[in-house]
Amino acid sequence: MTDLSVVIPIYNEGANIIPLVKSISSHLHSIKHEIIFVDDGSNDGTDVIMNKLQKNKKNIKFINRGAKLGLSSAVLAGLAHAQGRYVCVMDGDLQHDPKYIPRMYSEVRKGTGCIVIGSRFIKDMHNQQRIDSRLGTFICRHVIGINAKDPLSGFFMLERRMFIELAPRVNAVGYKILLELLARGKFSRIVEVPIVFRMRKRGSSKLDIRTRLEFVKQAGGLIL
Ligand SMILES: Nc1nc2c(ncn2[C@@H]2O[C@H](COP(=O)(O)OP(=O)(O)O)[C@@H](O)[C@H]2O)c(=O)[nH]1
Ligand SMILES: [Mg+2]
Repeated sequence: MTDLSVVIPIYNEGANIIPLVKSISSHLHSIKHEIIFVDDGSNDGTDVIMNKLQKNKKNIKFINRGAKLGLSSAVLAGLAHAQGRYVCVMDGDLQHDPKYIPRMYSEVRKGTGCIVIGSRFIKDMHNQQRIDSRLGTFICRHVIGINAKDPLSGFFMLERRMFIELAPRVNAVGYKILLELLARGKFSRIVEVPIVFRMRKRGSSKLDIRTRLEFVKQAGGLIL
């Protein structure tokens, strides 16, 4: 039985995949885990890297959807292939450090109905906030009424059973799936583990004007 499924949406993250897998493996050596990469037709040789990697590591799954269908739906596609009791979602660009996963895992196991967030905005963490991210977080907290400091984080963990239950009600078009889960789910505990959100060293951000507009639409849908 797999304890934890780590679902990682990727798009042109070829240079980040091997260091990320190495880091996850070293930090999760005592947790029975699988890693599920969900690619949207990257054109940077990601498929070649993944095929090689899968030959050596049996706990890696690779789903290639062939076309850029978006981040939230990529996460849901990964969830559909997950077998772990718990699911962790994280970015594939090394901005989320796998060293936080064991702490998140120990929190999520403390009781049922819990969601754990790798949170950038806990006091004293000194993460720089982009202005759009600051504004988005403000809207989530004060307009939609979400009771979490970082509802737009892409790093979180919950029971797979709960995630599957919520999945049909989640807006798969959006960029920020955690916000949907927090808005629609009834969690008995929301735990925020402070993280340092690292700078991206390789590859580039995919957050463009279209995804920003999608967020406005998504947030609007949650207010109404
Ligand atoms: N499969 C898939 N992954 C995506 C898509 N857009 C972004 N990603 C991945 O989602 C993660 C976060 O995206 P990123 O562009 O770094 O967002 P930022 O950190 O907010 O700038 C990275 O691993 C990206 O490669 C997409 O449309 N499909
Ligand atoms: Mg990033």
